[in-house]
Amino acid sequence: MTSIATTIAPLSWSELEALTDFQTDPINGPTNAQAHLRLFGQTEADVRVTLYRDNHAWCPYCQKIWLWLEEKQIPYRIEKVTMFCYGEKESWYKRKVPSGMLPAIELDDRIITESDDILIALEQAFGCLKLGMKDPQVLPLRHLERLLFRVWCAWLCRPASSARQEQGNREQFISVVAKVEAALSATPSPYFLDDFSTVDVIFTPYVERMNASLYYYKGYSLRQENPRLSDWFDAMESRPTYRGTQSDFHTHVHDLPPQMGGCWENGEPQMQINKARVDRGPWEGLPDVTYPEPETSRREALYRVIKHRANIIRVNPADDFLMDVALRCALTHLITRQTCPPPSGSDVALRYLRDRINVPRDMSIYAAKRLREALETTAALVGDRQGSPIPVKHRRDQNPADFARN
Ligand SMILES: N[C@@H](CCC(=O)N[C@@H](CS)C(=O)NCC(=O)O)C(=O)O
Repeated sequence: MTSIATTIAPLSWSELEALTDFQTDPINGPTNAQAHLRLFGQTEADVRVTLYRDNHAWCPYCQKIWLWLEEKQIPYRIEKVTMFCYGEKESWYKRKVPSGMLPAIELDDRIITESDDILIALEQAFGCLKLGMKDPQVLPLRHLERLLFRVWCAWLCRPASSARQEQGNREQFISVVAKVEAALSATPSPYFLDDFSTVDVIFTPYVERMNASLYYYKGYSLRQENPRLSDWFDAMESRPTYRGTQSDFHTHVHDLPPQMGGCWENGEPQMQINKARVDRGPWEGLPDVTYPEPETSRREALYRVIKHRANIIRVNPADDFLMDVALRCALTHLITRQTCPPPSGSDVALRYLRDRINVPRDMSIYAAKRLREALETTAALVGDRQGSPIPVKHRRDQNPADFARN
């Protein structure tokens, strides 16, 4: 028996719009990367803090402050600033913080920089997140986090001169991970202390980036190979605050090289498999997230793309008309799950976008997985050409200035 594949013509923008009712409240709803103001049910008159953070919601030190404010439910404003490798730093920010470094906060008209100093100032103003930064239980764990950071950099960000050195760097990293496993085992809770605390906030940004980068560049799964860390990730993912700041493997592995001065692949078979999976899918089931997928993920992706469609089409290297049709095909497939063949020659354009979805800046982790999958499946109907390579020395292909215009 022959089966006839059913295909569908691309829906119009207004037809697509009618298929998503995704709406959230950025100000009082769950943690999200799009908000410029967070009130947690309080009023604007209660706001004492402005957080200056990067446009991409990528900076790890900013994530630390962001999570802390969200966990403590402190009302705050958010001002987004361009990081050097994405574009030009805003002059208003350089007048406030001449180094241009992020994060910074303004607390009752006082500018504070350096994420640890920021947390200490916030603790003085609003109280600790369980324990304070200088508590004798917290200090050794802060040192352990910095040690883990250093051995991660030594393995990932410097080219090994021999297989022996590569192995040595790996063993050094794993020996510090064993200390982290021991620290997590010291209490019955999945967190570092008896309950969630500032220590978990401090570990989160880089452990998330280690999980992504070592999977992709070294074929090593931090989350899957270490039971206590695995439990810790699961516990973190039970928190809406963490879910709102959480990124995916694809975003991290391509944002890290310009920030870290390079990330070095070890070329091993497992690494090659992992790399292909992160870059080309399937994205479902990667160990970057394990909580159950919300039933809104496809509608969220559709809503976010529709909202920014004019800029998405304009920055795409392909002809605007071609990309408009191809994008509607991918979105039609995303939401109806039916096959929607795009115009010939649009494979490159669709994969260009597939490679530039940024989590959590653009959408949540599951919405991004669904969108990457829809773009890839639709592109594969007309060809196997990849989009232009993602730069490794800068990310000006993601310059926020291109998205500020309408
Ligand atoms: N020690 C600082 C480090 C902050 C830092 O390195 N920030 C980076 C971003 S992750 C930065 O602002 N770089 C300037 C830029 O990229 O524009 C802290 O803890 O706050």
